[in-house]
Amino acid sequence: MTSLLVIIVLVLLGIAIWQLTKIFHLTQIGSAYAHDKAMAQVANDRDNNVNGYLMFAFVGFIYVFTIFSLWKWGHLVLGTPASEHGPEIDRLMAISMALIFFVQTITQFLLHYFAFKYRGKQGNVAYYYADNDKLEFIWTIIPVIVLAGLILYGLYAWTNIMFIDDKDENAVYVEVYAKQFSWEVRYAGPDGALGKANVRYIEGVNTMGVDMSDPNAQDDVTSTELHLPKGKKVIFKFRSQDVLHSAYMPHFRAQMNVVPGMVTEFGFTPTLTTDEMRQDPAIMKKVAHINEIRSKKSSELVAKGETALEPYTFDYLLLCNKICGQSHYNMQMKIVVEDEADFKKWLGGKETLAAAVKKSKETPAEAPAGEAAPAKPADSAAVKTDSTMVAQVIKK
Ligand SMILES: [Cu+2]
Repeated sequence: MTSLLVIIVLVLLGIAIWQLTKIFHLTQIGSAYAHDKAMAQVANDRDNNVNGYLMFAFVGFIYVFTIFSLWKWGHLVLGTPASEHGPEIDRLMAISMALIFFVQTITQFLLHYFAFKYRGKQGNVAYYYADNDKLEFIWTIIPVIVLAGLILYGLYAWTNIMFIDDKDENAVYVEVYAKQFSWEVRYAGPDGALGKANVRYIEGVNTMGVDMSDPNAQDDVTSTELHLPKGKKVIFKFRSQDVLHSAYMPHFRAQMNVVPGMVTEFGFTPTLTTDEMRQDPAIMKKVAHINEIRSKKSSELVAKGETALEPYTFDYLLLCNKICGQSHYNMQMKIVVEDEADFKKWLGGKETLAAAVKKSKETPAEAPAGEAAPAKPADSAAVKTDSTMVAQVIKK
């Protein structure tokens, strides 16, 4: 990779030097030798014709390549949305893309056609044309109206999607915690309120730094797999332990930056369970294709005496979408969407964080007595930015 970059840099450097010497020759027009040389470089009618037709060829290439791309890679788009607001985002995207496609097809054609029509001719002098108010008005007002409509529609969709009712008692509250290079989640438990947390409380099994003295934290449940109930509003609170991450759930058309020192939020309602999504024709096709590649690879591996690859099954994923360090590419977590009853059963079967912390403290090897209580933050001013815990710390 590095050698390829070095070669590219050397080639570009060569082109730059070549261009510089050409400019130098053109500036030496005074001498007879340089004059002849410079005149040979001035385009004649044949050159102008070639360039004019090349313009046509280029616009043709753009059209053909666009159609080819749609045919070849069109299936790589996100597919069926699995959240309530998903179709709204897809519609906005489709309208924007259709408009861009329509405008670019016409403007690219006009641009290249005029470059051909008004190509240079020897002895031709450019026609001086000052301005045309009517034309300028038309090509200003049309984009203004179209863009204003698009922006207003976008803002309307955005405020609808981003509206979060923090008092919603029917919603499931989940904290998504990012760190280099993994995710953890915390459920609010039956009280529907997440306990406060701060990086200074991280200790042993309390890997998310939950303040165990907060009454709201007593029923909180942590997990390394994100389970969501179908048809229920889920409100996410995002926190980061170290650097900037971005929680990306492409199937649900959801993405939110995860910023150290603050809590960001997003909410959506899943509409398709994992099992239902596995029955989606596009997903089934994709999975079949992946398994075809895998089985080929497996037979190669078996021939070499190695173990075969397991067949792939579809799962929703939470991915990190901010380059956050060396293993960023592998920072992901499985998402399981299930019916509410199954979700409740799963959550109910999990041990609360409070119980896990208590258990770990009873084992003397892990946490010697006296060191169990998390240290009080020395500088509470520095903690103020972390809104999940401020009140609790300052009160102490
Ligand atoms: Cu990350």
